[in-house]
Amino acid sequence: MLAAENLTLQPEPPPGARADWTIDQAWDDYTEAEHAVWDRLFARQSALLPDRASPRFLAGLEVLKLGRPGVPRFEALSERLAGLTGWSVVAVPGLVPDAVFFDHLAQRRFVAGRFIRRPDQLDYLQEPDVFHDLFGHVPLLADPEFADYLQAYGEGGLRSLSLGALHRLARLYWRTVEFGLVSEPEGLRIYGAGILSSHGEALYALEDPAPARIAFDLRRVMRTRYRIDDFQQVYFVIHSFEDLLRQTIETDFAPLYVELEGLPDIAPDTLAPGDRLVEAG
Ligand code: HBI
Ligand code: FE
Repeated sequence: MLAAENLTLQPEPPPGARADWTIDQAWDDYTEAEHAVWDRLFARQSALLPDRASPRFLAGLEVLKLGRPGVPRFEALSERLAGLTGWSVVAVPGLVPDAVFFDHLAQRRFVAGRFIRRPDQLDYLQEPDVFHDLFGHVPLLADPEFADYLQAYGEGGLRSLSLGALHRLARLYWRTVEFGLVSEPEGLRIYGAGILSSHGEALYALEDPAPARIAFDLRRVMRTRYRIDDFQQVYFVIHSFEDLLRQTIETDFAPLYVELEGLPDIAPDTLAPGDRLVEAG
């Protein structure tokens, strides 16, 4: 549970938002032009991702019927998720405070931006919009293992706040949920939402010779800074979702945070001793 004293340190929700920062999706207020932006982005990414995305992501995309025309209705999506993994999707105005974000995840609620990018921003924007949040994140919430991972992440996030180690968990989130790769029998596949929702980075992460792809290591990830304004220079490759879940649920993070405090950070774009490179393709 979220401690009340944490909440009082957080900024207030903006006017019109509830105490937990949620708002109505107000689906009827989307314009035809906004639905058309969703359709364009959806068509482009779904043509690109077979053979590039994790099979579990592709299965989720299918079972949740995200490819119906127009911005999906959060209510309908939540009903389908409820029957599969017990998750739901709630609308928020934009970025929400960390404690609020983690508290929603811990209760199996995924917060999604209501707004959609403008037609001139198809390739890049920094704030998470409804396309990034729904297309990138929600399909894997239909997967029981990943669904458990994200809830555990929310619970761990709340604990990290009380231990002064939010940055460690933020790094873990970034290198898995947002920019993770997974090694499948057929080759490397994408499961990170930041890559899945980006045309350019989906190609770059798998096929460009520039970035390093190294085996996931929890300590290494939590020591590594990240940048939010460019494609990643290093991607971490998990063996399987089972493995990621085991490593995160079986680890006692409190002593790990103490241990890591004595070690220097690793820059976003360098290799470190002990890194195991994973071959692309
Ligand atoms: N808010 N809407 C939204 N989406 C996020 O992904 C998000 C957030 N607030 C905080 C947050 N993420 C971070 O705490 C984590 O990425 C670590
Ligand atoms: Fe995201």
